[in-house]
Amino acid sequence: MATAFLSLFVLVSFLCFLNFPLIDSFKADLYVSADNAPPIFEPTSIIIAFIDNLLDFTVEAEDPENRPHLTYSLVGAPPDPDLSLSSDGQLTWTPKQNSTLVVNVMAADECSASSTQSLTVMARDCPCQNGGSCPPFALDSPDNINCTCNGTGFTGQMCDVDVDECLNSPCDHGVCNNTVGGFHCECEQYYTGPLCDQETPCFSYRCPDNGTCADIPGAIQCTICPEESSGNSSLCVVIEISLDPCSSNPCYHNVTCDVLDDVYTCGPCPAGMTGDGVECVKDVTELQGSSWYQQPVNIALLSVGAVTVAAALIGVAVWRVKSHNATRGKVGDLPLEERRKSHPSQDLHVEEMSDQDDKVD
Ligand SMILES: [Ca+2]
Ligand SMILES: [Ca+2]
Repeated sequence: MATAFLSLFVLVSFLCFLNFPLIDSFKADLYVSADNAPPIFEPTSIIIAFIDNLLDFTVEAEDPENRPHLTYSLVGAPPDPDLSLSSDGQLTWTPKQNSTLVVNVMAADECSASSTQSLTVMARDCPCQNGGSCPPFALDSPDNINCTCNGTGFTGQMCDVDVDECLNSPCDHGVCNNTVGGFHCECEQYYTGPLCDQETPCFSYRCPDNGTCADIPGAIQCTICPEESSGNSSLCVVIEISLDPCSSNPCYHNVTCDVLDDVYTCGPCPAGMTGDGVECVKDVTELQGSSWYQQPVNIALLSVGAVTVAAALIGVAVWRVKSHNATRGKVGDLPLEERRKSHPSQDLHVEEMSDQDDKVD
């Protein structure tokens, strides 16, 4: 009796392993009799999905017999047209409004032993603040999450705490002021840019007669005061010097800059790039492969050539083997005694040739 049961168990395991559709019901019948238990779902609390965010939740069950290939499916029609469940248990949904769904999920092992579980999925607003983003799901409560705050200027569980960027001293030549959601650099004289890391034209320009330099848009202003002016600004002379429009290097790296009617124009982009000369990007056709061996037509021709050469080499090899065998047939078909009689002087030579051929083979 024990042997019969063992044999049945082995047979059923083999059939289940095959997972052949035509014998599914047969497998189920057999395995029920062999005590196959259905999968057991992991306990799951309420699943929170966030409105306009993709819910991505993995439904998990375990089989008491540790069968590794469990299949998941929805029982009946999906409760929302946008909700779906893959056969490996990925539950996805992008809710559009506050709502609560009950999702009936079935898990089955290879032998069709199955169980079902009702999951409650609630759609709620994403509680993350200041542009932070929500995770693919939360459990129990919408607040039971850590928001992703990258690039928002905020931190904390809900991205509700301002980051003090000044702690990292971001201003190269200036004083940092922390603001809510950002920071501001007050630059030293003759430095500019968000991080005060760029020199203004006055940084390197020396006004005549020790005049003081001031940066103004498109030009610099020199205020030259005679030594005896002693603070009397009416004696000072202010001159304005237009800047070379190309002095700020407005064109792409290594692209020529020309001035026409006080306006700069950039030359063509470097070879292999396209753009207006200010911005240049890699040419798409270059990226797709402009070399002759990368073109589809040439690839096809190369492939045909390679096949032809390979076929020719195989043909030569077959011809050599055949001609070699024919030679061996002529000499080796004679019995040894006959060969000794008919060619006593060549006997030894023939044997040596034959041996050498064998070695070559
Ligand atoms: Ca099972
Ligand atoms: Ca800040």
